[in-house]
Amino acid sequence: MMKLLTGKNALVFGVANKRSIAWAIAQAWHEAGARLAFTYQGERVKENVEELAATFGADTPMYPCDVRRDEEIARVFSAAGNDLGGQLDMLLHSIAFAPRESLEGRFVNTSRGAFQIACDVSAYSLVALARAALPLMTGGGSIIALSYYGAVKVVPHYNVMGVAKAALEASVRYLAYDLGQQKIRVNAISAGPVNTLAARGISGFSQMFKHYEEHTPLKRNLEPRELGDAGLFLASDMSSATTGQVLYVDCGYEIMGM
Ligand code: NAD
Ligand code: 0WE
Repeated sequence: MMKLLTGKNALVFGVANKRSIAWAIAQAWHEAGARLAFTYQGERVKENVEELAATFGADTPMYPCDVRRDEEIARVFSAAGNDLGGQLDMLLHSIAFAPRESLEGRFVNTSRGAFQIACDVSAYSLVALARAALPLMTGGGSIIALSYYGAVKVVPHYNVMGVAKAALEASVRYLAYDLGQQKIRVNAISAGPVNTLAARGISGFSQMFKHYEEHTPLKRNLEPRELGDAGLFLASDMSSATTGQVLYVDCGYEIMGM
């Protein structure tokens, strides 16, 4: 039987360890028959990613990439072009960062520098990666970013990350319009809280988990596997008429008014 992503090539940004949302989606893509390549942020996570990527085969391509650096982005796509036979079908953007102090204090105290870093790493990078991917997405493609409800409503302490996610979601829409002519679809998955490295640093995270369990229609939190399934839907031809959307994978939290 033909799998959903047989013959498709993917480049995954944002695996830091086995709990990363990017890893959950990468596994779903791998199981669906895709060929994967990974980037990692720096030496700190290199070993983790090497170990995880090797479970898909010792020859799984891996490239270092700090998305704040244009020359690193250029290098990744030139290497990926060679390693993947010149064709890219899927791009996963699962990256966010804001300086810690900006997620702790009052939003009004956000510094110019923290605002710039949050928007550069968490939102502009999607535009930069999409542009670099274009020459390789010759047969159309699917670009997917990870967002969070703090883009749309106030979540205390999410602060400047909420502003950056609002910019990310708007960028998804503008890219979807712009790249539609090349049959490239661009969507976001807005995930409910998941216990990852990026979340564990946040004070009050376990209370937030409990809050979701009590208040979502499904009365539970999500499994990383469920983000993999949503990522598979958006990557595959099952979603061929869907672009520019934000798909909530949050056990229904977003529909609630109280
Ligand atoms: P994670 O820490 O596993 O992943 C975040 C990734 O961002 C890491 O791999 C890190 O290396 C990368 N990154 C940060 N700065 C970078 C830079 N300058 N260059 C390259 N990479 C950089 O955490 P996660 O929860 O899997 O986060 C992935 C995405 O999911 C983020 O966009 C996050 O906002 C989003 N998200 C997370 C949750 C949650 O509750 N965990 C909920 C909704 C959305
Ligand atoms: O997007 C995120 C978190 C992203 C993130 C996490 C960190 C922690 C370490 C960005 N930058 C940093 N900087 C660090 O120094 N999420 C969706 C998870 C998250 O973070 C929150 C949340 C949720 C949910 C922060 C406050 C309130 C809720």
